[in-house]
Formats: sequence, C-alpha cells, structure tokens
Amino acid sequence: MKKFTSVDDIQDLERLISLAKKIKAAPFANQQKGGNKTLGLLFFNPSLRTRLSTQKAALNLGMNAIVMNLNTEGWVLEFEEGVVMDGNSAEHIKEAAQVVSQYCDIIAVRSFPALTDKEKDEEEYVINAFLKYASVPVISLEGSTEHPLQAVADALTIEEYKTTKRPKVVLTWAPHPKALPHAVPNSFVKIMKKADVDFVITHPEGYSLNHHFTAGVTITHNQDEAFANADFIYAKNWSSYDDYGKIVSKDPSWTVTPKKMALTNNAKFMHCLPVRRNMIVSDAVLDSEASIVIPQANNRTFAAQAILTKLLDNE
Ligand code: SN0
Repeated sequence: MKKFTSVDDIQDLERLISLAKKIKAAPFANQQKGGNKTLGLLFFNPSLRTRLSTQKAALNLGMNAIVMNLNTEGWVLEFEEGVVMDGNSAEHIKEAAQVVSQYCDIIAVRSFPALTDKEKDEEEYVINAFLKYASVPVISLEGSTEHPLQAVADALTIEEYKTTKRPKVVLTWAPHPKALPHAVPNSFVKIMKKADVDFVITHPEGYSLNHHFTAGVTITHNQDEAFANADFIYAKNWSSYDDYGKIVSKDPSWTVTPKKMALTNNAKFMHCLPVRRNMIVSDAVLDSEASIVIPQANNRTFAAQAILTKLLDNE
C-alpha cells in the first residue's frame, strides 16, 4: 500500500480485517517495524479518537508520532497554483508538504469540507495536494468525502460482533443541529459494499448520498421497515447532498430510540462518535447493552495499526 486516502485503496478487505484482528490480539508484536520512523499527524479540524488512536497505533509499532494543529498553530497555507500570495496565506502547500516529508516517513491529514461548494469539496484539494507534493505515503484522517480509517474500524467491529454469517446492517440518518459532512457515511457505504452483509440505507427524503457511491444499495425512506430484522444499526447524521450542505429536516422521529431498536433482531447500535445524545440516539439506547460504540472506538487503534503496517511494509 502506497497511500490510504479512500476505502478504494483497500485491495482485499478480508485480509485487512484479519490483519487488524491479529494486531488486536498482539498489539506489541511488531515494535521493531516502526523503529526510527516518524508519523506526522496534521489537523485542520478537531479530533479525539482519530488523533489518539492513530498516535497509539504508531507507538504500538515502535514509531514516533508528531502532531500539529495546522489551523491554529501553522502558517495559513495556499493551495491555489500560480497565485500572487499578497493575501492571508503565508506558505504554499508545495513547500509545506515537501518540508513535512523531510521530517516524517508517513503523513496523515485531517481536513473537513466547507460544505458550501460541492465541486471544491469533491476535489479533495487538501488531501490531493499532500498526495501530489509529499514524497512519503499519505493517510486521510477524514477528508471532504471520506473517512477511511473509521470505515476499517467499523468493518472490524461488525466482523467481531456478528452472530450470523451475513448480518443485516442498516445505515440510518438521524437528526443533528449542525450541517455535517458526508465523509463517514460515504466510507461506510463503500466498505459495506465490499463486506459480506445485507446492507440497507434509510434516510428522509432530501438526504440522498452521492448516487455514485450508493449505486446498487437498497435505500428506503421508511426507517421502521429498514430496522426490521436488522443485526446492526449504524446511525449518522449528514447534511443534504442534493441541496448541498443544507439541513432540510431535523425530524425527531428519526432519533434512534428503544422503540425503534425493538423493531430489530436485537441489533447492536453503532456510531462513529462524537454523538449528540437525544438527537441522534436516546440515552436509553446509548447506555444500553446494545450499544457497542466504545469497542467500536477502541477498534480505531487496530484499524490504524493495520494500515500503518501495510504502509510500512509497502505491501
Ligand atoms: C464529524 C463528521 O464528519 O460528522 C466527525 C465525525 C468523526 N462530526 C462532527 O463534526 C460533529 C460535530 C458536532 O458538533 O456534533
């Protein structure tokens, strides 16, 4: 593996998940692999799980990890080519990415979309600029359109908790006060299409995801119908894609409640976190036995460690 910025970079999901399971069973077994290597974690946006779990994954491999909040601590970066830099931007990504490549053996970047210009967000210009100018492998820690490390942790969690060979997995939209990106649902959709699951997406009218990613997936606007016989309920909010970045509904009837969970086949509840209690999911579900959000978050370390292993092995 030479980069990991999309679920599309996964050649063989089954093999990746077994590697992650092996790593989870013996996290310190390859402490030499990352010896004298440095991972640079660059954040343009906030993070709790991604930052700590990826840093921990590096440490488990004997790698050093250096972290920088570029939005608050770095020079304002310019991404446009050929511009006269007489404004706010002090440094061009061309130099910045090459310079970071002198200090780091792998660069990981988080950059959320602005959600105002669909075309610009879909260009993934921040991640792609690092891919273009860095001379070392690049990992996405959530870009404008994908959150691939989260998706690997999600697939690992489903693999661990499934009780049937081909579980029914439901991705449900749920209400949220803010306009959120599509990266988490997009990557989840992509990885579920690679997994051996019965996958259904449910969302209110106006919340279709990018059709390019959801092609071939069963989609229903009837949440109750989707929940019937489900083994996993994966809740997530996203803003409208068609009416780009807008909130077109906050319908509280879409909150995942015990009544909704009762429609399922004793399903496990998943969410990438951070989660808005009693908006996305009620306390009674999040605090119940059905919720596996904490083990799901724990799996972020082993997902990241599996990806770092593949990049270090250049395999
Ligand atoms: C991000 C998102 O993509 O939805 C990160 C999830 C891993 N979530 C948020 O920005 C939530 C912010 C909030 O105010 O609840």
